[in-house]
Amino acid sequence: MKPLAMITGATSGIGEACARKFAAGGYDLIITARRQERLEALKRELAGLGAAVTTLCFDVRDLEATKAALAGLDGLAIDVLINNAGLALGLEKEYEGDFDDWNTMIDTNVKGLLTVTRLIVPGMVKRNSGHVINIGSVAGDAAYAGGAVYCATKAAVKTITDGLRIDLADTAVRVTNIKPGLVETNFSIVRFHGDEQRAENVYKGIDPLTGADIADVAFYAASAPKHVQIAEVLVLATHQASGSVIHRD
Ligand code: NDP
Ligand code: 8X3
Repeated sequence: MKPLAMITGATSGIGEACARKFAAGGYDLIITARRQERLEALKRELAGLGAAVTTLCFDVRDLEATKAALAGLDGLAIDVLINNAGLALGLEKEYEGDFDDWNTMIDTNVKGLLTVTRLIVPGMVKRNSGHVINIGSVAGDAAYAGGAVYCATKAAVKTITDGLRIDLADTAVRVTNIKPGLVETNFSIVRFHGDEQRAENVYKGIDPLTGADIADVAFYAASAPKHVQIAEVLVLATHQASGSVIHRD
């Protein structure tokens, strides 16, 4: 039987690239997000790679919807969970930030990730087998201008990941935090509420990472020998040195 990976936020960017990488690497998949038609399109594409794909359409901020969607997975042994669904909204100074933006980031990046983890990991513990890969960020290492709340959510992902690893140390379940720097996806378009020009400027003068670069790291972590736990990986573009130090041509 093929191994099974579940990827949240698979309709775009890093999650979509992970779906392609894991399907090509011999996994069957459960792909989730809020946009059903994109999930279905990806499912059709991945079928071409021989992957059996289940799509689940739900908002990770909605506890009851998430519970209901995942309840349908009864009996499916998930080998790898990639908690990827997430976003940044806005780049205002902390004292001028938008309350709705803050709530959406915290509810998605922190509470949504926790909800999915809480619902999937007990099955892994029961089987004494599995791997949770959380998509954190370099933003979780230190705050940058205008990024306080987003950075705080990714700092929370680091702490939540570390805590889970501690709580699973007596099991064979592995836990990884991947912390990307600048990755060119829909991330900045979402952050700037659809302002494509402003989003494009984020990646000007630097050769940014791609979703596929991060998928390679996730697949490497999942493919490591069972006694090897890739606990944390910081992945930066060559001309990025930290969340706020970026050299541009
Ligand atoms: P994208 O905007 O391209 O993809 C985000 C994905 O998350 C989409 O598939 C979206 O699907 C899903 N998503 C967002 N909100 C929800 C929700 N409430 N419920 C379910 N799914 C949701 O961005 P990226 O691929 O760049 O981002 C993926 C992750 O990587 C995020 O956690 C982000 O913080 C992190 N990251 C990104 C970096 C970057 O520079 N791009 C760097 C470091 C980390 P849909 O809209 O269909 O629900
Ligand atoms: C996304 C990377 O530096 O734009 O987490 O915050 S950054």
